[in-house]
Amino acid sequence: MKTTQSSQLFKKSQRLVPGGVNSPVRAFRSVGGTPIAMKKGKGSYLFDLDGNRYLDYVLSWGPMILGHTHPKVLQAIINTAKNGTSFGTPTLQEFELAELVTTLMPAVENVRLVNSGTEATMSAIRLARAFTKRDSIIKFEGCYHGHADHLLVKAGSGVATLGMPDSPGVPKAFARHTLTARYNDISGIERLVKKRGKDIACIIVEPIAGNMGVVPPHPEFLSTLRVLTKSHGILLIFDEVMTGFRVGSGGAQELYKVKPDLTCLGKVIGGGLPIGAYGGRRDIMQMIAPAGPVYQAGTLSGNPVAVTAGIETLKLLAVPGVYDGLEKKSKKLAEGLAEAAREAKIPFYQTRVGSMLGGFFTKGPVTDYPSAKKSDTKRYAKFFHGMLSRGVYFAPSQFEAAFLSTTHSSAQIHKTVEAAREVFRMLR
Ligand code: HOZ
Repeated sequence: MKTTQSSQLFKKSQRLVPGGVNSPVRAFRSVGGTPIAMKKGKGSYLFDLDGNRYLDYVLSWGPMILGHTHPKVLQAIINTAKNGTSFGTPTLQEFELAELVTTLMPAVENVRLVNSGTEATMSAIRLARAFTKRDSIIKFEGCYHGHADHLLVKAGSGVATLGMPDSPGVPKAFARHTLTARYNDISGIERLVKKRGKDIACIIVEPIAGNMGVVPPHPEFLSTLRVLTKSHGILLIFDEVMTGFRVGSGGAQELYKVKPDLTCLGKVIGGGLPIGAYGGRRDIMQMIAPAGPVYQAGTLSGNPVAVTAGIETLKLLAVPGVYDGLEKKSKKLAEGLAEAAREAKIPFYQTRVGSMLGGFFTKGPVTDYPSAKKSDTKRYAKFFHGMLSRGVYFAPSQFEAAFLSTTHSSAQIHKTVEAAREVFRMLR
């Protein structure tokens, strides 16, 4: 496969853009080689600058659940953009999206739109601190909640991918207020809350971890967090940037029947355009300015074009059978990959919730960050390149999720499994 144009572009970009990319994981650092520059997407396919076609399981890191350039989403974006792209005033669209979100996620009684998942988590934590009048927070090792200072502690995603220590530039005084616990470790979090509960404003968690690879919660983990937080006056924040409207119409909170105080959203809610949102209990959300004293603002927040893409996406996802279809296809892919690895006698631990998949090159089980890190990342790199050369694009990192869209067909999944069969054999 010739990727000359991507390579040339990457060489030039590195002179002007740090690392040649606008977000670290894209740089292929942990898998080696040169990032492929994409030119267009259609359905489940991406096309690069050299004209090569790839079956896409990255889906812009999650948002493109309806596939690329869905005709209805595209048309809605065009229609809205013709009337203007941003006014910095209230619009009809933002009310419509707020209605949709609060209906689909009943725990979200009030919602505020922002421009990214990072803004959502950062603002939700400020709010939790103001509401509880406490400074410290708890997050889980390997969970990633965007790149705000106090959240870059034992973080997943790019930080895990590049094997970085906690980021320089974060004052110790900020990081001191971030306590960490092990994902899925119920007695560990119980001990920590017992000891420090009075100082803790919130526990923030990815209800299905997706930034250390995909690690589903143990059945009791989320409900224990709910009970613990309630009894200690701590707010429970679900970071559903990845899982919201992805694992089901009501997100992970509906799936596991646990109601958080605050929810952070991003990715799917923007239908491929930049949006984030945070919301939750009305009494807490009413502390946000101008209703209350907690300041948070944004020039492009709730801009009609991104909001329209979100509305159209959520409407299309509400068509009966959509999530069932995603579930069936994702199951088929997960089972196919696991079987192909078994045949080749490659240790491979498959995880999946709905259309979010993880595959670790270890016997497993993978239940937390230390066990995720046992994965043979060199083997993952070989798997990644083997698949890429066969026209299948998985994330260029062991510690990111694979996603399916409604446009992935059974035939494409079959081809993916056949390609994986060849690649696993090569890895022996
Ligand atoms: N943080 C994103 C995935 N978890 C990666 C974003 C990107 O590199 O585009």
